[in-house]
Amino acid sequence: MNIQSKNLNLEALIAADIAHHFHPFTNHKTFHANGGPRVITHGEGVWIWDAKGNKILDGMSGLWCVNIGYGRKELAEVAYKQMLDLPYYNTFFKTTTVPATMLAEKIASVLPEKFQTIFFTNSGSEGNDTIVRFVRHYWAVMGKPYRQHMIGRRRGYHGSTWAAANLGGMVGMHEQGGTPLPGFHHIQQPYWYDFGGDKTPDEFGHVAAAELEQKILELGPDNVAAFIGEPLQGAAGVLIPPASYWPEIQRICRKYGVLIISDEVICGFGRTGKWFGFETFGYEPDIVNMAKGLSSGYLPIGAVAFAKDIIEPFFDKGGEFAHGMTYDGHPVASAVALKNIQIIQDEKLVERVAELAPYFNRALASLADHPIVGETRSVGLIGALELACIKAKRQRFRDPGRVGTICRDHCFDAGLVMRACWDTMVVAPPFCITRAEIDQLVALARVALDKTYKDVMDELT
Ligand code: PXG
Repeated sequence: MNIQSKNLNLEALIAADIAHHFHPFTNHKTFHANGGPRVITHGEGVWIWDAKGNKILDGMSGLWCVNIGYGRKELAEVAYKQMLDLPYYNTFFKTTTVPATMLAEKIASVLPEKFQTIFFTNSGSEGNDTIVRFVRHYWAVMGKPYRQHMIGRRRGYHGSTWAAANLGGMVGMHEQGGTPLPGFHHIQQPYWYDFGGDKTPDEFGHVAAAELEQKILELGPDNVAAFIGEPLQGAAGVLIPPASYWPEIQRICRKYGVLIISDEVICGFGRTGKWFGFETFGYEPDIVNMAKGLSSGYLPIGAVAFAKDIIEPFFDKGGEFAHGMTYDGHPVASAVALKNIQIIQDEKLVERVAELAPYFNRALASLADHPIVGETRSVGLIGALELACIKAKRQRFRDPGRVGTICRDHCFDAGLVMRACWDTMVVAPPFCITRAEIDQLVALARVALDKTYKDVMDELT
């Protein structure tokens, strides 16, 4: 919304925000003391503008979601038309709407053949809450009600609702409100840069996966319901697992009959250069959680896909699944998501990500010579830069997150959005980014890194 056209005064808007708006994952004391929010007003392609007229390259696709880029009028038109036709109807009591059913069919068509059944949600968090309720009931229906334990990874992110926060391995979240509950467990994340030591990445992949087997044996194989993982851990800092990791996780899960849940909220719909992250990393999940890229963030919608061999006995013996949200399969959000997937297909955007991937990887790698960059890595159009104090030893700066925050602020000031996950800088630009814009992204990142270096150079030894 354009501030001028609404006759709004920026200072008044910021004052109203400070007075009334409780922001997610925000320390309001420091946020308010530092002047409140930056107001973003519009976007086009990979670019966003703030209310002061600054043009910023959005290296994060909003929050890992605006995959087809900003300003796609077709999505606005579809939403407008659907709102006029039917703004809402539910999918609960033996009814559906045209867009909801067509979207379920479309999602099934881009997934491997064994996924034919789709449950709609409104966010990635709701998808994971849906999955926890489903999986526990599934095992009860299958006559194994003791299979209740769920295993995730440390620093895994699966959302912010109650079950999702339990599945996730974010200590900062667990410190508030009493998660994880009994029954939720977290193993080592496959993060070679921090934990790999002298091992090769592939050796380390086996070591990290072996923790799953240990945990399953500790809990008793008959008590474990499922393992959940992001193909690569996004919010943890784009932790790209070694090639050995996922095949080994799959082998272990199959050995003990543990379900595999692939949380594709970030990776799904092309981010890694294939439709889904499990295709890039070589495993076959039983349940797939999707959100973000499903609608490219134009409207909130999520979906969970279930493999035939678990959904068929569940439908056969499970009776009614006592679960659902008012807006499941919302017709306007569904129509927008359907159009979004159609655009991804028509414009071959998944293929485009795969084509751009080596260029993007080399561009990020060109920053590896920087005095505070310890490693660069990427897959598809998602990547990370590790900020290091002693590069050769992969040694971090003191107080995790401090230098990352400095760097992120310099990025914003330079005209680039990068997200800091502690001291890992991450990027996931829209799929429409051009090679020239990738060059611009890297040039802006270098400006920010140079400024960060000046701020912390005394700490380098
Ligand atoms: N799973 C994964 C893998 C995610 O990345 C969720 C579930 C939850 O989705 P919703 O739609 O409920 O937010 C996510 C969300 C960050 C950040 O700062 C990442 C997410 C959300 C908010 C912030 O990196 N990922």
